[in-house]
Amino acid sequence: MDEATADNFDALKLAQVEAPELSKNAHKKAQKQEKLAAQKANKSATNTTKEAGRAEAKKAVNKPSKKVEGAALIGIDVDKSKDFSGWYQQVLTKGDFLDYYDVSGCYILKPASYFIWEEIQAWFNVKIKGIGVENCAFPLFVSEDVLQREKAHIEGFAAEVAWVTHAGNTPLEKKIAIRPTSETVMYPYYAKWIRSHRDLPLRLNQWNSVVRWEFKHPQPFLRTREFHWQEGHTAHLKPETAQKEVRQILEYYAGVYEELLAVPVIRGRKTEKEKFAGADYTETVEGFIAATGRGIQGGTSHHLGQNFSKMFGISVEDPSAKEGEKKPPLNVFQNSWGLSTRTIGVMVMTHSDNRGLVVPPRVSRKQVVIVPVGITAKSTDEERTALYEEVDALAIVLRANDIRVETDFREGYSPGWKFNDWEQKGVPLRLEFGPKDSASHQVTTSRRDIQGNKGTIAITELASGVKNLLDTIQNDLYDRADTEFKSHVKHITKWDDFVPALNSKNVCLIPHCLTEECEDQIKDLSARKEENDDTPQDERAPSMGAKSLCIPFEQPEGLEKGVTECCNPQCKNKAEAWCLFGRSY
Ligand code: 87F
Repeated sequence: MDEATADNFDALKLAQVEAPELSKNAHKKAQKQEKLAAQKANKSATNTTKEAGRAEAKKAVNKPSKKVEGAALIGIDVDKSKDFSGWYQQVLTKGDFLDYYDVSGCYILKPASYFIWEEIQAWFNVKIKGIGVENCAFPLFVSEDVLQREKAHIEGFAAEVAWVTHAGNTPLEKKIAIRPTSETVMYPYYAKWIRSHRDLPLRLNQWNSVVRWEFKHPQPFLRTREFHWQEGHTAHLKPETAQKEVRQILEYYAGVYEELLAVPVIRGRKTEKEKFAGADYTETVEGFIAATGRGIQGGTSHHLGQNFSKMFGISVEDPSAKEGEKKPPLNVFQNSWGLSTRTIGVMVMTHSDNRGLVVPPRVSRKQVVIVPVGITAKSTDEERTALYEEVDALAIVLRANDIRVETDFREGYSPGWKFNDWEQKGVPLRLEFGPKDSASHQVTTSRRDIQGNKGTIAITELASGVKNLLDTIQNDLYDRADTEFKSHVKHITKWDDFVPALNSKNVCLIPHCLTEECEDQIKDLSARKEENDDTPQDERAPSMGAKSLCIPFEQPEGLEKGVTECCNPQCKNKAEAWCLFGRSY
């Protein structure tokens, strides 16, 4: 008997033993009462959460003064530069990426945004499998004992752990945690499975979702209570091979942003204050949201050293021991690394505009939409059918060349309405095809990423022309974002320039001593504090204090270690490195 069947069998036995204690009628009555109570509880929970969900969605919407002038009724009617969070919410919902849910902080990823996640998965899977990582699935639940066993690890995060306490109305004997990350779930099994150095390296990855019950203001994709990610956990015999992998994974993360999402990132190391507490060191890719001037952590790759292997007893016999020689066991060297659907939020914030989503061609579910045009009330059925057949033929050619294409034959909508609709959804390239195009053996092109830029492609060169144009769009999106990011990284050496630079939506590279106390001071000094201001800090975006984002691997010239002063005027230390600071998500 397998385990599941055995469990069912036990449950059945239990029910048989327990049932006779109640008369048939009493049993029925109890069941009915239980059902009613459950319905009632459910209803009130749904009502509260529904209101919360609605309130959350509403909060960000339409403040009249911030509307886009002349916006079409169906379109985005909030200006990206005036009400960023209202704009973000509308772009996502009207662009069909996401819907709100009646549990606050949870969202539905609709097919168009989930497609992007699948593209990231496909690309990243090829990379990690290429270096010997294998995918697997561990359970969603963690027993209290196991979670608490490594108190040091959970400390500081404990308030965010969500617990299952009941099955129906029956309290569980021991509450069970929902994984906020899988160290405590996986590492006891690493200890069990790794017996000899021949079992190393062990490299496992999970594509899963985790739950962190945050109380800070939620934001779709950026900060959600459940989020989808991959978490990689590897174990090595030698620190060098582990450390090489940390950097390799970081490069893959940069690749996801730069190659797929057309979003530039800065690669670097976290300071001691900002690293994952369980790690020897943390490497990171940092992005930038130009509209708000805030930095955003894009993905982190940690070298855990022997910290967890000591806690969990993950060790092997020393392979250098001679026969019969007794050497103490070696604790393995570990890494962990994670990248989440936050990637999609950063992409949307970077490229999208007041007309809606702008999706880079490489990850867009629909890369090209063909809209038939020039059919009027005067056109005959034959003319319409002939044009539609030509449009179908164009689509067949593109599909045969692996281009994701959609034809829009919807009746009752004008071409102009359809143009807006596809623009809102972010389709990178629109092809218009009418009787005039047909006569001149061409299609008319319109790029989503730049307005008022129509061109033509000869039908004889359709596939190559479209491919080239999609590549150009992808590259131009990256280049524009890169120019924008670079122009907002300010090299600052005088403290007096620091806060004004932050206030002008920049992030700042400063000479820094890299001590925690100094970082705390900088955060304090750069926060614009108003007396009696009760607003949560992250909703007072421009007044929030600056944190260190990373110590970029690429260090500018002009800093002499141990000679140059730390930029913080209250700090007596000398600078260790240029460190990137900014207000951040
Ligand atoms: C929240 C609750 C409980 C972050 C938490 O970065 C525990 C944690 O351990 C927690 N929030 N973390 C750190 C996660 C570290 C690490 N885990 C694997 C990663 C990448 C993937």
